[in-house]
Amino acid sequence: MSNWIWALAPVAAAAGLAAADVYNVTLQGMNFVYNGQANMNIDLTINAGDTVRWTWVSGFHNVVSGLPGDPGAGDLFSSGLPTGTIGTVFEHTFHDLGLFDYHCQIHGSMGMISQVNVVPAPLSLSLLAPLGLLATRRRR
Ligand SMILES: [Cu+2]
Repeated sequence: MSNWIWALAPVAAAAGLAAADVYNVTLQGMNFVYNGQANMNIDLTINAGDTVRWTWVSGFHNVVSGLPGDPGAGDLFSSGLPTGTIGTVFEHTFHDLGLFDYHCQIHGSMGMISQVNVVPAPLSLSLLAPLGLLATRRRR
């Protein structure tokens, strides 16, 4: 067995983890909630290409990019008019790096504001595929 195969195994495993993920944030009461944290206390760091999915659990809300009163609010994403329909789902896939604020237009002034921190994705499978071919050929 070629040493190449063993050398690539951990890399291939890491690439598997790099598949796009979905992060679930709920809207409940007057809060965005993720992982037991609320609003500005949420620590949500994702990779470029990952998706955040907001789900309405209780209350009357929407999800709008930017801060309340920001003239550019909603330019990146917006779930539309506020709704109280439980089970409503809104998703946004983040492609650019950076720190992205978002808020609820009903409760933003009461602190219903949070952020998503987008960092670069690890090496993708497509980048590693040629390496795999190389390793296969060298085995002979
Ligand atoms: Cu709200």
